[in-house]
Amino acid sequence: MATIQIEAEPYPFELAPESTALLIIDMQRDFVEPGGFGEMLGNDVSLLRSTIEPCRRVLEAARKAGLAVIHTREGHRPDLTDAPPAKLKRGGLEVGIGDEGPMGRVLVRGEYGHDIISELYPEAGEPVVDKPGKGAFHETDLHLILRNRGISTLIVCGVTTEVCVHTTVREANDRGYECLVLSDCVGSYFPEFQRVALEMIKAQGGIFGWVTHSGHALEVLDRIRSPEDAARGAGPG
Ligand code: C5J
Repeated sequence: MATIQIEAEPYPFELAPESTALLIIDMQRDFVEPGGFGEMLGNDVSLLRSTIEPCRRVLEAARKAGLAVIHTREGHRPDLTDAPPAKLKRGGLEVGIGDEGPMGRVLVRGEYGHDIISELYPEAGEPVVDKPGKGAFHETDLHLILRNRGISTLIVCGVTTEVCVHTTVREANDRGYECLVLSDCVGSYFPEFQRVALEMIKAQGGIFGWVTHSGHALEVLDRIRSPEDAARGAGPG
């Protein structure tokens, strides 16, 4: 497999397009949209919304390059039987998981707020992994999907950096995946957590993975020909 390099920290990230997936974590209305659950909890969603445009550009480039694209959503069955009681109780919220919120029942599958924002909406053929926890590998078939597609490398976008992105990258790292996190495509409600969470990933020689700006990833993705383009002898883009 021919590999290519993306400028990254702590050192350049190597990938082979055939074994690389773009993983977009929890870009759901309830976390990202004004008037959703995140905002209802007092968070400034503009800090998360700044990730939408860079995520959209990376998603478009990944699709053109023929990379596997996988989306995740955090949420639960309508009867909440897959929600740990501890998670339901946590925070003692007046309106919490399963309750009627501004965009339907909070973090319940099938509700408007639970779904992915229109800017990044999955296309046919892009798996959507519904996860009951913070990590995308916990009690899901993500590992199976990735193994079946021969994926060993993940480019990671989504929210929130220090919660679902971090948990997923740690889980992926322990399962042997190489993860590149795009700093402007992941967002936190807390600027300090954003900064430190990114530092933690790339510390100690890349203890959980690599970090780079989407610009560096786009420079490389834009040069990859999709398998369909390559078969037709067409150039990228
Ligand atoms: C949180 C997430 N923050 N997607 N979920 O509860 O990070």
